[in-house]
Amino acid sequence: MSIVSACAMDCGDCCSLIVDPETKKIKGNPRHPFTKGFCCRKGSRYFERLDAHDRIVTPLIREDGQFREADWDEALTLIADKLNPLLPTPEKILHARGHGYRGVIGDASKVFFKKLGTSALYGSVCDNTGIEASLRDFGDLQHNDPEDILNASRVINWGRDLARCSIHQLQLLHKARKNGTEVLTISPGGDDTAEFSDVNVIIRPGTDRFLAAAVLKLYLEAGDLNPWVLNRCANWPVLRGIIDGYKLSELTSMCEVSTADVEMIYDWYADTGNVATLISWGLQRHLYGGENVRFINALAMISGNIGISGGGAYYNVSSGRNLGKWDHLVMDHEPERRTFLQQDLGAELRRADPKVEFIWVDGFNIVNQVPDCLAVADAFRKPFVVCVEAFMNDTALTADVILPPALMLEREDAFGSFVHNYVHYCAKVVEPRGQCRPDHEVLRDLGARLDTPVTLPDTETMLEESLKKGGFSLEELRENGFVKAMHPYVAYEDMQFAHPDGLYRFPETLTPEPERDPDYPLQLLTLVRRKYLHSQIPEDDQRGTPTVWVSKQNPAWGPLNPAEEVYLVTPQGAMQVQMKTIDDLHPRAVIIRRGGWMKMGHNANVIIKPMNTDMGDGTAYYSQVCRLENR
Ligand SMILES: Nc1nc2c(c(=O)[nH]1)N[C@H]1C(S)=C(S)[C@@H](COP(=O)(O)OP(=O)(O)OC[C@H]3O[C@@H](n4cnc5c(=O)[nH]c(N)nc54)[C@H](O)[C@@H]3O)O[C@H]1N2
Ligand SMILES: Nc1nc2c(c(=O)[nH]1)N[C@H]1C(S)=C(S)[C@@H](COP(=O)(O)OP(=O)(O)OC[C@H]3O[C@@H](n4cnc5c(=O)[nH]c(N)nc54)[C@H](O)[C@@H]3O)O[C@H]1N2
Ligand SMILES: [Mo]
Repeated sequence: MSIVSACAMDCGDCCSLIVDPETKKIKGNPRHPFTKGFCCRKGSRYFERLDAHDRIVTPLIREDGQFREADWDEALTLIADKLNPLLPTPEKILHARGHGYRGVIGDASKVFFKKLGTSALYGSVCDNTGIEASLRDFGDLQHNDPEDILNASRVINWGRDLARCSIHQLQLLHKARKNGTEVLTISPGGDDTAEFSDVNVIIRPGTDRFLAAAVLKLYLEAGDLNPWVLNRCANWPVLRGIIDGYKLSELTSMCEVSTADVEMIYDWYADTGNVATLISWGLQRHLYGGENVRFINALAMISGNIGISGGGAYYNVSSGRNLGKWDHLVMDHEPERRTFLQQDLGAELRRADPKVEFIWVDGFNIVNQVPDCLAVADAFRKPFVVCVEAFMNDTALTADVILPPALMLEREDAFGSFVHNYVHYCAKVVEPRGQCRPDHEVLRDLGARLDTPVTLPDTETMLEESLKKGGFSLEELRENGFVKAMHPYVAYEDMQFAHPDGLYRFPETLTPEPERDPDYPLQLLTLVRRKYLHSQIPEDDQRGTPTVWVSKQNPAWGPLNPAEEVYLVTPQGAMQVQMKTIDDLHPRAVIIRRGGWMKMGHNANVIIKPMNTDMGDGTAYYSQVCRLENR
């Protein structure tokens, strides 16, 4: 018998799944308008993860440096003994929650530790730079319905490698192309965007704002500005002044795109027909990622493509926008909390006063996924660390106690997508393996053992309370597996923006890239893998030396002998790699696929320096400079 469930992994496609618990077959739900009957291999092979031979299925306690098995009672008693003396000074407790699992029941750990008033993380390792940029422009976070891309005459894709990060948006693009839509992709290259693009333009990583500004300059020179659009903007003269202050050749040299290509992109935007703009998450993982997004939005706006069908600028929407919170059932006020910047957690914990003495990590391979992760591993040595984790990854290895969670399909939840408008019910399909238990159940058990007990509502109440916001019935959601939330098909159709005056805002600065460092002339891009989500990679697939890809035009390619040991070197350190070439990659870019583990020698975050982006406390992973050398 097949059961409708949903994929809880951190991906905007957020598929509705049909799962057969007996045959362990998983496929995309054919009844779901966005999933359309197919899903990626991460979803369809999820039983490989549930049944993995190296999955942790009993609580583990560290003793004399080794992990030994324990039962829940022993593990939770030990944890409560450590936690209880710290409850009067909750800032000495840190809760670190990542992107590993989603859902309104999944929020239990956030509410639990907020109730205790513990320290928490701020900052973003994911999409917040682009979100903040979009909020500054539009006033809120909306885009056209994803299906509206079918109405575009042309799509300008700023960097999305859809074959990897979103196969359902890719399928929509394929369909649009069959109907005559043309696609132009701008990226540093070395990706698979050529398979769905009519034209590819290679850009120097991190510099999209200059390319967008160059195209805007051509609009100015052509005198081709729509007065109605300008009327809906608060600060056009400021942006105009910035663009007037640059020569076209200055802008093109900063993004390393030829004038002919800038003219072509101008034509793509300016010709008759509607143009949809896609904005990748990749281009905001740079020092000026926020400005990059804002200048691209500005171009979509000035070209008259905001507020129309077949146009629009797609960054993302909030996956939580259709679901309410249930925190108020547990607490009546927001406590003051000490916070630490997650992407610089090693240094933050070193500086912390008072010291953190207890850390609870769930759904976060934080010792792997944040920059300078060796510093995080170091900082985790002293405090008592509890890690709710299914695999012996870099974070689990630092723990004093590891608690095994029930994973997706072993427990129920509900969540939305950051790309489409459906809310999904993720049904429990199989029993949790071994002694694994859902995170909320573990917290319930722990909450009862605390000197000041924490009581969580039952899961039925969590779900019902959250669904109230969208007016959905839990019964219908369970029955159908998904419900659609209603949002305008075209965002900002009336050109009313969410700022108090209803007007759009342009960026008011255009910041130069830092000078290239002659000792580290290359730029390291740690991009997603097709087969896996972030660090959720089986150890068997991380054997040997990790690969980096460079262009044959890369200045390192000629002088280096790839047959000898090659090292990827940054001011933070070095790691051994094997070097391969790939066509059409920017000559100064080095690609490594992200998420590899430190313990396997595959983790580039060891040599990435913590750097903030210009907005939204995001992480500028891709501004990491590097070089390659034989040793
Ligand atoms: N298979 C798979 N899918 C995933 C994930 C995964 O781990 N694996 N993770 C999910 C999550 S949480 C997220 S946030 C998304 C991430 O999805 P993406 O942000 O799409 O992933 P990235 O690989 O970081 O970057 C995408 C592309 O941005 C381009 N890029 C980088 N810098 C620049 C630039 O300066 N300018 C331009 N124009 N392009 C640039 C790169 O060439 C890269 O191909 O994917 C989600 N989907
Ligand atoms: N160098 C570099 N690093 C990056 C990025 C980059 O561009 N470059 N981008 C980053 C991005 S976009 C993101 S979103 C982050 C992602 O970073 P993380 O949030 O750490 O994501 P994962 O690596 O998927 O790790 C999630 C963990 O949650 C566990 N998990 C799964 N389900 C459950 C559950 O139900 N309960 C519990 N307790 N645990 C569960 C999984 O086993 C997994 O180990 O990484 C960032 N790291
Ligand atoms: Mo992400």
